[in-house]
Amino acid sequence: MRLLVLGLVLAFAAGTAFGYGSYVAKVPNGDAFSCNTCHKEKKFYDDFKTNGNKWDETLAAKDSDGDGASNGVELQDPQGKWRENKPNPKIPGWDTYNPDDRTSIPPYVGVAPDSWGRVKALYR
Ligand SMILES: [Ca+2]
Repeated sequence: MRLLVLGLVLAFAAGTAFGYGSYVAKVPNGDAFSCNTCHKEKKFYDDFKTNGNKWDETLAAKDSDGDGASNGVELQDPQGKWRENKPNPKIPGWDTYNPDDRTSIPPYVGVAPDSWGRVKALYR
């Protein structure tokens, strides 16, 4: 009986680790919200799956959770240029928001990263 319980625990742990590692690492800053990056509302999960389980320009341009910010803006890769096994993108002054949570909304919705200079210039 002990062996059976130990086997089940190990199988569960291995399955959890595999699921976590294989998908969280496939999106930029996926570790910020871990499993909830896809499984909070499952909208980003659906779009990710439809997109062939890959991060690219198409998935970055979508707004899976419908909060007004594209997935790319929320995950700090607006153009969808990041690729697996590369360092997470970090836009200075920006934070990572959850593309699968409509209550996780960046304050800079609609502002392209390259437009900050133009916005700042208005206040000089
Ligand atoms: Ca969001």
